[in-house]
Amino acid sequence: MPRKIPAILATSLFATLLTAGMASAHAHLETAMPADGAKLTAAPNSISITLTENIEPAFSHLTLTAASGDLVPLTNEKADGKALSAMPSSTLSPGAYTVEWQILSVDGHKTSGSFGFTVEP
Ligand SMILES: [Cu+2]
Repeated sequence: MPRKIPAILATSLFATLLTAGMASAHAHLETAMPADGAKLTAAPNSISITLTENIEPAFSHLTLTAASGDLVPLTNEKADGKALSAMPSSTLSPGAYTVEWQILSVDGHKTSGSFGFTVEP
């Protein structure tokens, strides 16, 4: 029944694509506030990101580092669905900052990344 072969191949291809799609569904950065590369005229009250997948709050964190290399303490870290946010514990002085994010998505995969912004004098 040669006519059936294409259907079987199509089904197999579909299954392969579906599996590949699921495997790559871990959380990537969707949005960042402040935006990567932002030059701010006022210190931000909070740092927030959204991911492309829901995240596990207990294993998802932000860190903020000043240009000097000093860690800036963050408070009030909150994770909700695809969003993660935290507040600098004190007003950021002018300078360049790096935000690093490390998250565990609900599918069990860890992802991480970083972005930067500047608070202008
Ligand atoms: Cu994943």
